[in-house]
Amino acid sequence: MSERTYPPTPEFVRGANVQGMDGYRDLFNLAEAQPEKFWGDLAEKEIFWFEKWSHVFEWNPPFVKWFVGGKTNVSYNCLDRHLTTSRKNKLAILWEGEPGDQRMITYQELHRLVCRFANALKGRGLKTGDRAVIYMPMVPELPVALLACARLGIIHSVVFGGFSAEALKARIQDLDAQVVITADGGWRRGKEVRLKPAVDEALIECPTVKHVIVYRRTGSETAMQEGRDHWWHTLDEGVSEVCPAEPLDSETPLFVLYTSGTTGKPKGIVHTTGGYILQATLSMKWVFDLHEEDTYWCTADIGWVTGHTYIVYGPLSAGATSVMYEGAPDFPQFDRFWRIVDKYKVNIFYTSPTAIRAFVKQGDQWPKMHDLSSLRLLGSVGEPINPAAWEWYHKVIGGERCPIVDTWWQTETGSIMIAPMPGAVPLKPGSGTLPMPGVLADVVDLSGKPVEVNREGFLIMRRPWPSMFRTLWRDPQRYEENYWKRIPGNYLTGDAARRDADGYYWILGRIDDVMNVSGHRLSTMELESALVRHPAVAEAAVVGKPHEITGQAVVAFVTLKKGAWDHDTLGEELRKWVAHEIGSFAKPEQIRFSDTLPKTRSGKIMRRLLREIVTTNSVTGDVTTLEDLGVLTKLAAQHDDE
Ligand code: 7RM
Repeated sequence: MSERTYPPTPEFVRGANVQGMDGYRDLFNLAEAQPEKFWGDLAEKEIFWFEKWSHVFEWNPPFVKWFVGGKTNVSYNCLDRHLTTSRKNKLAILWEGEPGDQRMITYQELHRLVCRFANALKGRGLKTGDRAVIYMPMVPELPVALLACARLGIIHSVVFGGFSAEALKARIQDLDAQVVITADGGWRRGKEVRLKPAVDEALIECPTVKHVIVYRRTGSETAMQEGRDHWWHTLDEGVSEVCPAEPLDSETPLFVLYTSGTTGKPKGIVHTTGGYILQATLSMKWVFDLHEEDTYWCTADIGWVTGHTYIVYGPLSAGATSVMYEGAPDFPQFDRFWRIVDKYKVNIFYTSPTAIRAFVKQGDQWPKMHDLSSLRLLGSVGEPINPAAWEWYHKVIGGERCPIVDTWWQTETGSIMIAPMPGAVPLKPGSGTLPMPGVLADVVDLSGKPVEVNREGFLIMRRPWPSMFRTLWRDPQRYEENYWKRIPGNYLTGDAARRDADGYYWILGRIDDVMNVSGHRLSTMELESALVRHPAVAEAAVVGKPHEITGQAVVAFVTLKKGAWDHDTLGEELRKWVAHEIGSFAKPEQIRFSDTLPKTRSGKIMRRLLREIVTTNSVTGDVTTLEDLGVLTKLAAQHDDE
């Protein structure tokens, strides 16, 4: 733990949306004492409602409703309401493609694009409650697709472009989606990443999909299936620019986003309308200290929750100007991000510890090539940031002038839960600091009792909050069991944490079999199920190994069925197999072949021991429940041969 603290500078405090610890405490205390008043007043002030709600929330643990009976529309809040203000010709999106092409889109223009596309969706017969799966590169039409769905109450589910056809198929099937919105491809490191062929492959077994809409990005040859597939530009031609936003009930599902859990099957996290847009909007002002004149950039992909809340919904609802970038940080060379910061004079920059560690490794010469003096606030998300990377970010990128907001949250929480308000809370490198107003976090033992200062425990939330997920798609039982049963009535985050003497939260990592590779959530079970689907594999056990850049790397222990297998070629084949089954970002770094896996007498694989082997190459932990001790020496010895 780093001992140094960084209080906000007087200049920063003076201009901040929330000023000083008193400013933070007043909000926090009011939210704690009078949640209905606190959230009710904010919802009225920050959000447009077609019809006001009858009560602020209804909590029937573990199910909650926010702004009950209220009618609103997320797309209206992100677009229409700005058009009668000085924001109408303000830039909403400053987009840069990887090849260097640019588009500058004002709020008015974005509204036009969204209305036209929403009318195109209507023209295909799509309506409130239908499901659209979106599989696109980082082009402006991706936010346009989300906002058009939101406008009509069509539930969208974005599948990250790095997922394979198999993973895409599973999501389309789980949702019984009616439409897939995609593109011919996108650009990544100078190469085309094809998307439409993966859609075609997935759709062989997806009878519910009646329409595929294809945006032309790369212009490469694309097969179109008559009657099913439509080019975006053809549907868009001559369509009306008038499409009123539907007044939707506050609890209308907005999107489903799949995320890894402890089993092999990803969970469909369901977010709804009113509560989600309220907290997305507020966190822009509280955590990113957004001001009217700021240029803001979140480097995430819209395929992950960070992109949903902090590229699309939060910034647009708050009326921000956002930079959006299509490609890789190292293309054509490692200064691309800093070139963009310099070119558009970015003020607020939000990225991941993985990216920061990669930049540290490449050296200071890349950021030094550019003027980064426009930056005034930096952010981090996805995994714990190690103090050394924090210090580098602060010094080399932030010029020792910019606060860093380390933001802890999850797909399930919808918006930032634990993070400093930068004009109020002194920073400690490596800590997310304090919970947001209205977030009643705690660190507890198995009986739900708070643990002592600096002791490790389970991170939980004691109260519902507006942007929390409402359920798992078509699986309320798993929702209840997974998150609410262990410590009854409280939300179990799945993270371990400790709280220091100042009440600051330090996140220690997952308590379940969920890994975090480059800030992407992956489950051991999901990877293991993928591996055993391969004809050569009898059994697989997957663990995370600490990795200098990505936080964790995937190591797979594999036992084979009888046969003459060539380990060298099979190892590579299995890595490719995982890329095929899940996506290339999930490829194991290592495949280790073994005759047996360490198991308990009841047959459970002891991943804890495998984790120790890959980390320290020895086992010192408790092995009394292990069936066959010889397994361990074999596994460790095998590594020495490598
Ligand atoms: C936003 C996002 C959630 C998991 C979460 C943590 C880890 C995220 C931080 C963090 C330490 C942070 N959603 N995590 N942010 N750990 N400090 N600032 O990442 O659903 O994909 O992942 O990520 O373990 O439970 S997510």
